[in-house]
Amino acid sequence: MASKIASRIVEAAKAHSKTVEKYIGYGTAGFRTKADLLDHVMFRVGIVSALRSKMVKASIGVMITASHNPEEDNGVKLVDPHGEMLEPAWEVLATEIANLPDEKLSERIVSLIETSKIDLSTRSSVIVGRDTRQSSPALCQAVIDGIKAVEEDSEIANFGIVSTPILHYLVVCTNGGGTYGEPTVDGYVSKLVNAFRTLIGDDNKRGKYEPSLIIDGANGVGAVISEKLLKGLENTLNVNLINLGPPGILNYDCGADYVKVQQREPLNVTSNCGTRCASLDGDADRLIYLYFDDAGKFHMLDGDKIALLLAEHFNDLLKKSQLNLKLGMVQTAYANGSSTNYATKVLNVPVTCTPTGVKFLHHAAQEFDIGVYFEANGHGTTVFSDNAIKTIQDAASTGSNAAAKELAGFLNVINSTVGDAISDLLAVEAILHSKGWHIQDWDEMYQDLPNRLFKVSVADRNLVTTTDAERRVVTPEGLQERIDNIASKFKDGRSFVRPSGTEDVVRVYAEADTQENADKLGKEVAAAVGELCSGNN
Ligand code: 16G
Ligand code: ZN
Repeated sequence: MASKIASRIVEAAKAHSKTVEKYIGYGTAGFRTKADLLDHVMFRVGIVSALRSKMVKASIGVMITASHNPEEDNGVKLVDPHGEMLEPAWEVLATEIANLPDEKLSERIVSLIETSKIDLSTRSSVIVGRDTRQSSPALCQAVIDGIKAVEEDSEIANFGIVSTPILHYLVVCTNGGGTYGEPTVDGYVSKLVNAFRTLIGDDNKRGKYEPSLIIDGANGVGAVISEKLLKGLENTLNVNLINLGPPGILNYDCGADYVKVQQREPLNVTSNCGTRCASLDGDADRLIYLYFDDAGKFHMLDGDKIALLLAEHFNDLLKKSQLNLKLGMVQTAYANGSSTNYATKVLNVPVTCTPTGVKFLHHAAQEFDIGVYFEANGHGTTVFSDNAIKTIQDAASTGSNAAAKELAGFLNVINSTVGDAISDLLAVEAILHSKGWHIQDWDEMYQDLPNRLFKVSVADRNLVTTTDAERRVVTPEGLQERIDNIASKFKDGRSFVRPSGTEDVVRVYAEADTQENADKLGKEVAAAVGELCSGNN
């Protein structure tokens, strides 16, 4: 049987031959590069996904997207059966297979089948989705060709245009036999709509909360999904959906990454817009809020602010409902120092710090009954342990425990499978409504310390290695000492550096009491990185 696969692969590979020299690796967010370099990678990812599905005897997800990157890029990532990121050993394998010359491909696949003892009689099942990029349909076809090369009769559920978090949801629902929800886009939409409507109840205004907002769809899939969802939320949320797609350019001067990095409003939002705005990224797994105050000053509420809003509210509800569940938060070194401070000192909620990348945060959050995890860039969600789900549902069903009922509503509105901008948005809106808050009340929970990000191009970014969740440098020797010395000159100074997982640069983060100091601190550290990574040391 393996030899049959080998000949089918040789045949099918002719249409997806590797004509590109560039080495392409499976990074933090899967394979990602210019779209026109990816045809052979997609075909091979199709092969890998079919084999992985046979091996784990479950459905595997494949998402074609380059998230917040520009339109000319694209990428792909695999989703394991419980909705988690692909197992690390298979990331290595996927990289190896993606970079083999054509003539070595079928031979390697046969040896993989043998060494991993993959049972070929198990039918492979792959769930495929893509974002709105022009290059995505053809790349999606290449994935499907790869899946079929392994097994003509593979079960392929091609959902077309979906957000990354919907793809994760579909994988979890399919493998869970529907206990998490119905494995369709309509199932996802109605789960969220019903949960949100239940949380808001009959009166969508409360205190200073007004149900009007702008959603910036980043000209991507978030706009498509929001449109579907908002039909079901008429009379509950009053949304002005902007940056809906072509002729608007994907992620161009809009979207969550643009707002976070540029620290400014997206295209088509003005300082007199009179309401809050929520920016999604190109595949709708990141969320950043912003607004202008009465004086016309811009304010941004990033992943840290969202995390603290969720953690504070859930903490409150746990106290009110008298449920004994352990709430915790997970952040990365990029989390603003003030947010960590607020969590640990004011809320008394434990905070775990992990390296950058969703898989680390998600995993660490599962250590708590209720684990709220967010990256400052707006990616995050809340995970609930089986014990938490049962405890909350039991208490909610007694009828008299209003706080437990509200928590049960959040169980359904939150997409726990992965960070989901649209589900997070509904959770934020439900909390602001519950508290009767204006966005300014939320913003004033704590004041962010001024901060700045820099990139340094060096000969080899992997010269920089780190420890302690990326907070301290191990190599090059002497760099950490330099960073310590520089940071100590600034009040509230904190800085760290790490090699990027998605770009060929070393990233520098700096935070201090004033913007000027944060900028200075970052510049000095960037100079030290440049010097010690110049290759002369
Ligand atoms: C990827 C990660 C994201 C992380 C970012 C960092 C996933 C699904 N995505 O987009 O969590 O923040 O990489 O990029 O893990 P960097 O290494 O270039 O700074
Ligand atoms: Zn994204």
